[in-house]
Amino acid sequence: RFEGIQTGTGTGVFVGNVTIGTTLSGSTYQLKDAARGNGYTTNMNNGTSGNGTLFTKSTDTWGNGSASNKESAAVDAHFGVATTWDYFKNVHGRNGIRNDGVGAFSRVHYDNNYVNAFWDDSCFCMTYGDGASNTHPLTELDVAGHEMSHGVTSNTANLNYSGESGGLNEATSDIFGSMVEFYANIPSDNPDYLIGELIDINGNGTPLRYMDKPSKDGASADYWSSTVGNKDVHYSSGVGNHFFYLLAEGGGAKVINGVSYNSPTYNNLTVTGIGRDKAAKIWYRALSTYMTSTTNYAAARTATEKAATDLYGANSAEVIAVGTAWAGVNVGT
Ligand code: ASN
Ligand code: ZN
Ligand code: CA
Repeated sequence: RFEGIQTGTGTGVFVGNVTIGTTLSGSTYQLKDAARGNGYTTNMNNGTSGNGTLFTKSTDTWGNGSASNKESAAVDAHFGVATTWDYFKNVHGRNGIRNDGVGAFSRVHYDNNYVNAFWDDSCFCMTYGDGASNTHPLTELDVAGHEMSHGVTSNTANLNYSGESGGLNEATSDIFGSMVEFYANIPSDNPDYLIGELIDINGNGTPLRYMDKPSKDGASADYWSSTVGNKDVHYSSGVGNHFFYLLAEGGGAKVINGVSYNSPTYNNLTVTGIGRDKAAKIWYRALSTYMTSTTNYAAARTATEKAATDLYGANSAEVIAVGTAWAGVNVGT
């Protein structure tokens, strides 16, 4: 064996058995992904300050799938960052969050009974709590993709985190978090348009959010209205999430990978999907080329129509589908 880039094996709480990128330093393996910008994962050990301790060990086999093993959530987080890195690189040609080849790091086991995960621009890092009773870590793949995508948004459109632009910021993270889940396509985390369906954040088995019909969470908006920007950004995001679902999959009842959806449309408009790959290309180009910090839903429609025009041509079926999907969530007609 040689120092430097290694491929280890891990068993996460949610990802199951996976290979992960590690580093060998002397005779010690580190949870540091030398092949992806040296993104690494640290143990906060239930503390809240500092950047934690890098996970290291004498063998390159990590975690056992149980949340009580401190390495298991670390495997999830580490795999989530690697998969999000691969997704942005291979699908969108983006080399890391800042497009500079530098990996972000993840802090797991933050605080006690902490039921959240977050991205922080100032540390260029993600942080995960262990959830209720410290036994339900928030380290699911779509959550990792969601948090890391906040970093991508900060380094592109930089959508202000309030009002309609804040809803678009949150929707961007739900959209790419879900696309990362589809990209990984692993058996233990069936890809879907639900956010956080494995972490049991509500304690009753329901997901955190639903992209096909956002109001199923009891608070998110299905359609644009003039007051939608007054909602919490995690609820005004519903308009953007619902648009994306409709653009990708179309309205009405549908079963995708064994999951049933029933997506309503404004005024019962008929919306036909163009597929998630094209929809994601359009959203990424809009985010990275046309959206700005103050983009609202009306401007997001213009941005995505321009992006679709660049990618698929003026008056293409894709451009028309973008307009129809926005009309389906009451953004323009
Ligand atoms: N998990 C939340 C998010 O990514 C944390 C927050 O509200 N800032 O949006
Ligand atoms: Zn978020
Ligand atoms: Ca999901």
